[in-house]
Amino acid sequence: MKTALLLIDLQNDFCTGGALAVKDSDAVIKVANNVIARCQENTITVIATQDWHPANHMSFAENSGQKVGELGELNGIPQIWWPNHCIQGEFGAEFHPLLNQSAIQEIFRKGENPQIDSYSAFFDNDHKSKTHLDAWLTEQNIKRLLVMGIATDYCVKFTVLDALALGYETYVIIDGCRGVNIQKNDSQRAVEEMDRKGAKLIPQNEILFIL
Ligand code: VGL
Ligand code: ZN
Repeated sequence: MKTALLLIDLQNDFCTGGALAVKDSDAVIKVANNVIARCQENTITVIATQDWHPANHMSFAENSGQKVGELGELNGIPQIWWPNHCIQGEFGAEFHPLLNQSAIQEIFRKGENPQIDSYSAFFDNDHKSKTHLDAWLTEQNIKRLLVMGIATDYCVKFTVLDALALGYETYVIIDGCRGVNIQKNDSQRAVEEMDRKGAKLIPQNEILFIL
């Protein structure tokens, strides 16, 4: 079965020193580079997402006149207000400098519509508009995904749940994910939900068994 490694949002703003940094992001980049090397040895496709917001994105607390980290509503959809992050063309939106970017065969950007947030790599948060990821994977005959990256409790979780719903056999490389954890157990709960909905959780040192 054809497989792809899907790297979620390994961008400066989600890493140490960034606007929306998760803890221990350096470990995520290391895992990514390791897993990328294993994928290259086994001719597994490597693709990546980028959170890619215009400066006027309404998920930014500043643009909506709200407080960072609080829960509100944007155009009728629950919305956590974020600090400005991953602004198109800025340093914070670039991939982490230590990531082996040369391995990435295709990039999928999300969050470009200022009126709606987009955690999943497949759909906007209202599930109405779709990125070209699903069509691209279908075109490549890819039916299995290995997912890892940032943030466990947002983009990783919603990407994995959509992948499962779309029928992909979906693995989560568990030590390659880190979360925001507005509530301290958010990432743990996200992992439990992905598990419950059918994702297969594996540590990086076991991926060779499935490649
Ligand atoms: C993300 C919050 C806001 C993510 C993106 O990549 O998980 N989280 N935008
Ligand atoms: Zn974002």
